[in-house]
Amino acid sequence: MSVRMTGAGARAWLSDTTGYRYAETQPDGRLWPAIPTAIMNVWKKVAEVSREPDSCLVNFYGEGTKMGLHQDRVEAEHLWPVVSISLGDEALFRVGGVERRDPTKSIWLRSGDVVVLTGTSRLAYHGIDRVKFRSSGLLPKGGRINVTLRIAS
Ligand code: MD6
Ligand code: FE
Repeated sequence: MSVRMTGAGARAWLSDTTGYRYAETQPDGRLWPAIPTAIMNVWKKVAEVSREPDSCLVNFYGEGTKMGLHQDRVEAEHLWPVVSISLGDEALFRVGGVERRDPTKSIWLRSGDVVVLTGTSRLAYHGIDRVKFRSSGLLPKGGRINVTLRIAS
């Protein structure tokens, strides 16, 4: 099973027949909604940079969903942090180094946890090995929402 996604902000990550890309409009032509103030406030508290994010991705993990080891490197510049907020069910987050073969560490992300990939960790490989379905009562039908904030361009 793969994640279901949506987004907010000036541009968001879209998957269509041309592949994956940042798009300034939704598939139906509308702009993405604004990034909610409460989410923006998390960035302001932890990102420690002068700019605000222009992209907010929202991933939903249902039962059995994983995300393979990847780098976040599609953004125009890699010096800006990526901030990620976990909501709902607990997830096993694996993070390694800038080479895929580098050793990794795993930590359980709980609802409300915030991960910042910045500095030497900005291009670290990372992924979600598994989600402990229904480990949190936040979402009535279970599952996990991950919100990531980026300066994409
Ligand atoms: C997730 N997170 O937590 C997947 N990317 O569901 C990411 O892919 C991620 O947590 C960049 C920075 C932090 C992250
Ligand atoms: Fe990522």
